[in-house]
Amino acid sequence: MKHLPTAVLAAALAFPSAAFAQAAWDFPTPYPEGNFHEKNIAEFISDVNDKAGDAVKITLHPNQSLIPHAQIESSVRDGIVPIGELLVSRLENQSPIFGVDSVPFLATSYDEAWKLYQAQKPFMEEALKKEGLKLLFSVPWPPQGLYTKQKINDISDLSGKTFRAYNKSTEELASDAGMVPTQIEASDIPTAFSTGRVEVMMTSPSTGVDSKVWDFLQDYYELNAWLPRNMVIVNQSAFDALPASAQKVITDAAAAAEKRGWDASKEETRRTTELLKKNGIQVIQPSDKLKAEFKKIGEKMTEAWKQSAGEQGEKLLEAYKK
Ligand code: PCA
Repeated sequence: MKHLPTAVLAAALAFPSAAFAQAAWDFPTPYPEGNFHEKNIAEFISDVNDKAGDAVKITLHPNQSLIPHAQIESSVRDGIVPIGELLVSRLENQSPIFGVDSVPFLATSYDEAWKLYQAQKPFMEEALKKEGLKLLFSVPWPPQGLYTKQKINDISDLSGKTFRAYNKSTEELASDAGMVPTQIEASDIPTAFSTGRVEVMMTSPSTGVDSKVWDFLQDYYELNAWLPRNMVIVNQSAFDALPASAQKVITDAAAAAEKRGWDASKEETRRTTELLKKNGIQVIQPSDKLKAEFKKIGEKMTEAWKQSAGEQGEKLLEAYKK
């Protein structure tokens, strides 16, 4: 140390532990800046940055600008970034526990989605803990409906069509309905439709508006089939390295963001359904036949999910139905 300039030496003595240096946290997310999830996260970040003093400063990187969606979880796990957002059900391949919010027609309203989340949460937290990850908060998308270019009376009208999928469940659903699924990120939807790669999708009115679907399709069927959620996760070691006061700022801000996010999601359902109509999309109630056919696929997928999730899945569903 004796060759170090005095100023550097003084700084080293004043900050003996790296834990108390300011942490600069990059926060990658998959969805566009104007989306309600990202606005909610931006508010979470300014809440933390305002209250955590010099302990931590978080910077938002939306819309896969820093890390692609498929790598956000592993990047947080490996400490490449300390915090990130992703669609919960993208981890379905690691454990079926993460996929329960995307089983069609299991939870179709906000009240049911909240109950399902409460039943799923302890299992999610346990699975995340094994990866060195901590759940901060989780917020649902508006209910999922069917977007098409032509009128659909029953499921046979979908047969052979190309389908944009965003997780394993949507892929299965499409195959069960006789369609041909391809995984496409939300940000790539407009290109995928306008170049003819896909012609049908199921997603929220929110992603419909983000994608300006009126540029390339006509109809939206309000199936209200499930409410998939996003989650914000943090690397446990990065979290533990912060002073206790900053940790509390983060968990308090997360609790507030979760509450705010659920309220915003409900409002987003109304707002974006109106915006679809205003921009010329026909918002249609599906025929009883179409609904019944999709419900039947949902029942089959619920059974398949139960099989794959075993004892944990049984316990989760028991807690949900209580
Ligand atoms: N939007 C995201 C996930 C669910 C949703 O409503 C998407 O379409 O990728």
